[in-house]
Amino acid sequence: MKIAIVCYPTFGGSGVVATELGKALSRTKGHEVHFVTYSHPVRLEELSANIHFHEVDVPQYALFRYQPYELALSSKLVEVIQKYQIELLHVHYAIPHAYAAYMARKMLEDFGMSIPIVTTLHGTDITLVGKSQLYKPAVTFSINHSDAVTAVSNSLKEETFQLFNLNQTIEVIPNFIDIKKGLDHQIKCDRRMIESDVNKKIITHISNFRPLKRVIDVIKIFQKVKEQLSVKLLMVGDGPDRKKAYQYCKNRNLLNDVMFLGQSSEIQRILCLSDLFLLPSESESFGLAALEAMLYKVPVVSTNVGGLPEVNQHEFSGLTFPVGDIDGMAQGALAILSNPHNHKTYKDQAFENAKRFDVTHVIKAYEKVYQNVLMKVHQPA
Ligand code: GMT
Repeated sequence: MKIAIVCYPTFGGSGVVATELGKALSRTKGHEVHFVTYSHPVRLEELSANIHFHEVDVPQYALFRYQPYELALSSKLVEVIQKYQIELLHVHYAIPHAYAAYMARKMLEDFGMSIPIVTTLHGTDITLVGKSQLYKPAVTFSINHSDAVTAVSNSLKEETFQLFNLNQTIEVIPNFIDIKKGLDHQIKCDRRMIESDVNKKIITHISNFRPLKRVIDVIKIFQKVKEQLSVKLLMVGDGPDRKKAYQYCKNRNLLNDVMFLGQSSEIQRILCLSDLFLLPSESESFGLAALEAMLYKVPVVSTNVGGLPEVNQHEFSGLTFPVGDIDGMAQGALAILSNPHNHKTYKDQAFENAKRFDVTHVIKAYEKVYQNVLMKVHQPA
């Protein structure tokens, strides 16, 4: 199958999922995958005969206060779909991708082509940005006019139906990991790179440091754990609240034990040496970072909002608490970390839980969706 994938190329979860999906579709199933976005996706290290990248260029033009990315994207899609005879368009994150996909499909109709659109909803495209009245009519329209819609969790599916007036079905296909990566003993997992004291426990947080990630809660939880246990905190990623978090640590003399690592392409090497993962978000449709932690046997202490309980099984892969329950999350972290037997059990269970989300199941589910829409679009009227 020839598939075009539209996504954000940055470190965000939706871009990671889209890129890993495209790679797996091409590597394991021989599909030809074309990524169409504004820069090279961060996780797309392998270009091969079956994987292509097409850059959407939006030149600055003085007349425009806002550069029209959707227009450039839909025009690029028309060009790529015609040139490479693409059979299906899979867009990740509704805004503005599903809208640009619809425009591309309409333009292609003039050339006698029908291109089916699969839209995958990821989270804030619905729960934060999408529900705003500024975008709601366009998001509703693009979801209703997609040929198939998927959501990454049951919670996101339910929320989408609550927030939008839809005449559409939504299939849940969860995010995924490649379980083989967790079994790869070749990863250079050097704890001393981060900490020379072997008894010090390493707690990790990875996110885009947006307000909804509550990064100050991460530090407060860490402070409480540190009162009773020797611990270090790794803050990985970048975003609007990073400076605030750094300043918070600096003002409290915490910087000896809190490391800000910025955006990293070495997530594997960071997670494999971590003892616990913290994700105290106030909203999370899935929590891909938590699932990636479990792949490397890292138990997760998180909130219980949105899709997180579907990913982090309470008292199995980790523990879940209400948003803002800093004391509860600190006590939970201590309960896991201070007892070696407990810690080992949680580590093993975290990995066991990750197996449910192996890429092999997910690829099959997406292929089924693709086959269904192709049949639907090409069947005689
Ligand atoms: O909102 C973000 O944090 C970014 C967004 C994205 O586009 O990367 O993340 C959303 O999609 C991820 C991949 O499906 C999910 O794992 C995240 O839970 C989701 N974020 C939120 O719902 C806040």
